[in-house]
Amino acid sequence: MTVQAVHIEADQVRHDWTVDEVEALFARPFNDLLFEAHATLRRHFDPNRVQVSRLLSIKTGGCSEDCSYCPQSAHYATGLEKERLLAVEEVVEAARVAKEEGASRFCMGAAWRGPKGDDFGVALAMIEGVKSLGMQTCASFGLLSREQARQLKEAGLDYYNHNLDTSPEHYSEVISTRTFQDRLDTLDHVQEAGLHVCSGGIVGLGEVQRDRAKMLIALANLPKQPDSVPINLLIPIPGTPLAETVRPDAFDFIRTIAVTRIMMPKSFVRLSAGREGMSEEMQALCFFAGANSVFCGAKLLTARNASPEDDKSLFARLGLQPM
Ligand code: SAM
Ligand code: DTB
Ligand code: SF4
Repeated sequence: MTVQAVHIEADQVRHDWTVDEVEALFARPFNDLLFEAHATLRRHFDPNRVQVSRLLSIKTGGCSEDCSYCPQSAHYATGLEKERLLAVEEVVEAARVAKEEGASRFCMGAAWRGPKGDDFGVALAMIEGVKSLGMQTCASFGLLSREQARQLKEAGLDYYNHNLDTSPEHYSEVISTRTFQDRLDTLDHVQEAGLHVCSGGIVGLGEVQRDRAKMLIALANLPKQPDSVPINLLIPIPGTPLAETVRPDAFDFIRTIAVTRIMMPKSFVRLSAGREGMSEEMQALCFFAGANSVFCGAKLLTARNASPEDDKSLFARLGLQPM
């Protein structure tokens, strides 16, 4: 059977993707790839509806980890001020405003290797507070033990975000303070606790296309595919080791979205960090290629996002509606 026939036939979710197959997808003519990705999107989703999440950094900067893309790592001089953990009331108020502005999910991120001590108790109270507003809750707190995942579930958490970021092979070029296997273990704990998994990666870390293929294989071949797959375009941060990395070609980024859609047909694919630097036309192609989720709001965790005014105009002109 040809690669094409494998996909067009039926859309069962596959967990046996091979590198050759995925590289063949990347190598297809752009129009063929986008056509198939878009058809896949339409089989599972309303192509004109986009899931909208709002991010908030509940604990900013001073992180012990050395992720070489990150403005919040204490290893690099990025000029970011380290801040205290926010108070529960501040977070719940921010979520209330986000809901009013149209977000259905509120994602709390923390510059931690993983949660510990009293801070974890405060974070659990934040989740309870946001959940009581009737919003979906998401957290991105780093590595989790089995028990921590269970406690998050009990507090009312819906989604846990933990990215694989890149391929197993490229990983050690990017981060040395925790391993690819640590990340897989956290995803396992999250899944076992009955939380929805949000896991994706970053394009633009100096990886080659084969790394992108391998990262997507690591995600798609998980025992259960992530419910949500954020594809971030590196926001180059002055002071980090990746500040001067060459920006990937726009078409390569769009191809990555399309391949993600084909490999994970039933997952939400989120056009995540990096939208601020993208043209409207590039974003429109990403939506056509299968992205159906975004972060809204002027800020991501610490970096700028596409402005709410620009998003409103883009959604209106493309006939997209938030879900
Ligand atoms: N500290 C936790 C962790 O790393 O698991 C959670 C927060 S961390 C900032 C969440 C994710 O943000 C990272 O895994 C990475 O994928 C993304 N990220 C961080 N800095 C970025 C940048 N400059 N450009 C694009 N994505 C970035
Ligand atoms: C994800 O994949 N992207 C978000 C979220 N998960 C936590 C974070 C993007 C961070 C961009 C850099 C910043 O704002 O500091
Ligand atoms: Fe810390 Fe997360 Fe940034 Fe890595 S990505 S330095 S763990 S905040």
